[in-house]
Formats: sequence, structure tokens, C-alpha cells
Amino acid sequence: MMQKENENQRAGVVAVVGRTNVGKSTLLNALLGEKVSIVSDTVQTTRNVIRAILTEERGQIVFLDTPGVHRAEGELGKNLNKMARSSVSGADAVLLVLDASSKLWQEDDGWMRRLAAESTPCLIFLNKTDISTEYLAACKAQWKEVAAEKGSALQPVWIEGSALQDRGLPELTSALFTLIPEGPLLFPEEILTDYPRKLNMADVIREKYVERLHDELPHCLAVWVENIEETPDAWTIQADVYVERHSQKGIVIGEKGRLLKSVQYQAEKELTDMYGVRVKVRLWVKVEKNWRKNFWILRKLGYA
Ligand SMILES: Nc1nc2c(ncn2[C@@H]2O[C@H](COP(=O)(O)OP(=O)(O)OP(=O)(O)O)[C@@H](O)[C@H]2O)c(=O)[nH]1
Ligand SMILES: [Mg+2]
Repeated sequence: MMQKENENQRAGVVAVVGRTNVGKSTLLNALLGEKVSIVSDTVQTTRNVIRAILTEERGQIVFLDTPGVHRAEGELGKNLNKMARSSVSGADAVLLVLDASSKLWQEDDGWMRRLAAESTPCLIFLNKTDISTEYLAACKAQWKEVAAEKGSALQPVWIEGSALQDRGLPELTSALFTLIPEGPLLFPEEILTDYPRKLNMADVIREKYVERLHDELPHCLAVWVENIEETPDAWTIQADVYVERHSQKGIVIGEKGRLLKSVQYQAEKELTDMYGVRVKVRLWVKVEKNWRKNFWILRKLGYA
């Protein structure tokens, strides 16, 4: 009996793409029922390709959560776009996420064109229907236009729902399983992500900052976990917070160190929950002029 089940198993890689802020990371966290990728209402929150692995009796889907494509500004922006675009080649299927509650952006159209030019099976998830479905028809009409223009025979599967309110997700998973090939599991079944622990910790800390900072600052900020000291009853994480200018250092530390302390506290809380061990976070704020243009720093942070 067991043998038979394995024979019908499917396994494949699904690249999750779409412009920034449509809810790709939220969707993945909801599909896995665990937080594997940080989320915020600031553009370009995700900066690395994060693999999130869903294993069921039906098989395994290895999702690649990609940085949302946005008007590329500087080296960091360009690298993020390249990362997102290259994740599509090599994937067994592509999941394009659109925001049904908002007008289409140029980047949404850009993704449609890119997918219509290829033959990779594709599913389009119309997200945020809890807010409104005002632009649902416009999304479908736009695809028709693009497909006609490109002479594409690709027939995407369309699914509507809400990542935030868990709507349309079982349908989404089932549809994805039909798009990927039959085959053995790609990762051991107990693995949820192969995203390195240090990068995940740095992302959680960065998320706490992004939630508390405004304007351009979230984009000027990077976090690097320098060291993790593990003792039987606690982990102490030493992390550097990079900013680009001296004036930003003060903001990131806050009056009497208040902002820094609050970020430390919130990150400790979340990481303690996540890893099931008491986590202490120690942050050092460093000024690194133009780190977003510095190849070596981008590489160290995994953004290049
Ligand atoms: N109302 C509503 N909000 C959502 C839904 N999905 C995501 N959001 C919100 O949209 C914002 C962006 O979500 P993310 O998951 O970070 O978006 P993303 O596509 O991963 O963005 P990047 O990483 O920048 O590419 C967050 O504030 C989410 O809470 C949804 O279904 N409904
Ligand atoms: Mg994201």
C-alpha cells in the first residue's frame, strides 16, 4: 500500500513571483502554517530567495519566495530583480501573485509578459480579495491581451483568495500539485526551509526595524548576524545593524536607546518562540557608507 502511494507522489519547485507588496511571503507563511519569510507593508521586504518546503502525502512542493520586482534603484534593487527573474528558469511551475484589490502596476504587466514568453506551467493567484475584488476582471483581461500579443498558448490556472484570511489556499495547493511532475521527494520530509539560520535571524530583526521605521530608512538598513553563542539554556545572538549615514545611526538607536531596546525585545520574543530556546539579542549599529553599492557587503548579506 505504502509502495503505491510513493509511486503517485509528485515533487517539484514552484517559483513564487510578483511585484512587491502583493503578499507573496504572507501567502507562503499561510500555506506552510509557519513563518518562514518576513512580511511588511514596505516595498521589497524580501531580499533573498527563500526556499519553503511543503511536504504532504501527495508529495512535496519546494517554494521559492522571491523579492518582489520593483523599479530597480541601485545595486541592491538590481540584484533583487535579477534574483527574482532567474528563479523562474529551472522551476517546474510558476505561481504569479497579483493583488485583486489594486490597480495593475507596470511590474504586474512585466511578469505576465515574462511568463507568456515561456512555457512553464503557471498559476495566477488573485490575492487580497478580502479587501476587494475590484480589479479581478482587469487582471484577467490584461493576461488575455498579453497572451494574444505574445502568441502564447499558456493557459494559467486562476485562483482567487486571501493569504491573510486563509481563503482559496487548499485549492491553490491542490492545483499546484497537478502542475508539478511525478517523482520522489526533493528534501527530507521534516525540513521546512533550508534558509540558513543566521539569515533568518537577521531577517526577523530587520522586520522589527522595518515595522518601526518610515520613509527611506528601511531600505538603508541591513542586519548581519555576526555570532550565535549557544549555551544549554540560552542562545545569545550578536548582530550588526548597518545604516548608510551617521544621521541614521541616531534614529535607529532612538532616544535613550529606546528604539534599539524595543527591537531587541520584540526580536527576542519571536526568535524564542521560533526556535524553542531562550534567545537574547545584542545589536550593534554601524555606519557603512553606501553599503547598497558595495559588492562585498551585498555578497556577505546574500543579496548578490
Ligand atoms: N488584506 C490583506 N492583506 C494582505 C494579504 N496578503 C498580504 N497582505 C499584506 O500585504 C503586505 C505585503 O505582504 P508581503 O507578504 O510582505 O508581500 P510580498 O509580496 O512578499 O512583498 P516583497 O517581499 O516586498 O516582494 C503586508 O502588510 C501583508 O500583511 C491579504 O490576503 N489580504
Ligand atoms: Mg516578501
